[in-house]
Amino acid sequence: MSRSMIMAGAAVVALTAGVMQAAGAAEMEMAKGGGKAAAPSAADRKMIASAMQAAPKRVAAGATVVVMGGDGSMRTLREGTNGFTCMPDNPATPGPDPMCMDKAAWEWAGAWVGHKTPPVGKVGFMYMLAGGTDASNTDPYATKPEPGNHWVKTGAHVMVVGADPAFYDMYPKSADPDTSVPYVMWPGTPYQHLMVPIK
Ligand SMILES: [Cu+2]
Repeated sequence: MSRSMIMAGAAVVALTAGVMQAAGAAEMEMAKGGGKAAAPSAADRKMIASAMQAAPKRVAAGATVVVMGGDGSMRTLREGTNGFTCMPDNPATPGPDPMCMDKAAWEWAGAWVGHKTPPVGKVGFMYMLAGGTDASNTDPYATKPEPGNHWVKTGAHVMVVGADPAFYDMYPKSADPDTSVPYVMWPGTPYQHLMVPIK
């Protein structure tokens, strides 16, 4: 997981609205401009490229790419077709942390940020092939590294979220984990998930 997901809850709520706005904007574009949607700006292309770093090429190529505004609002940079949603690196965090997740992981992330119980029986999967940094391995809502807060940095990894507790019981649940082997992040909370380094 990554600190950049902190704002994703609002984003999930805003997703539908964002998509609708995007559709509306496209229609307006068509109405006034004779049918051609505006090409993404250079800044948007950069964010799309960043988001695509998170997953293998063909997964990233088919994914929807969204970006969060500072106020938690969400903007769709590109519509996808394969059920994955990717987000670019959050420039406010120290390291690169783009991510790509399936639909179940997207719902899980929304529950986390919304302080809600994640949906039962929906195991989700995320890619973070560019790595990530987290303010705490024990507090799902920590926003910055603090003394005793168990800040962790993890290289290229994938994540399994929403699995049965028995699944996580197979792995280390240390507050200060060795991030070069699989470990549980936020153990014992409703948002515990498996971090799996791949290098
Ligand atoms: Cu992660």
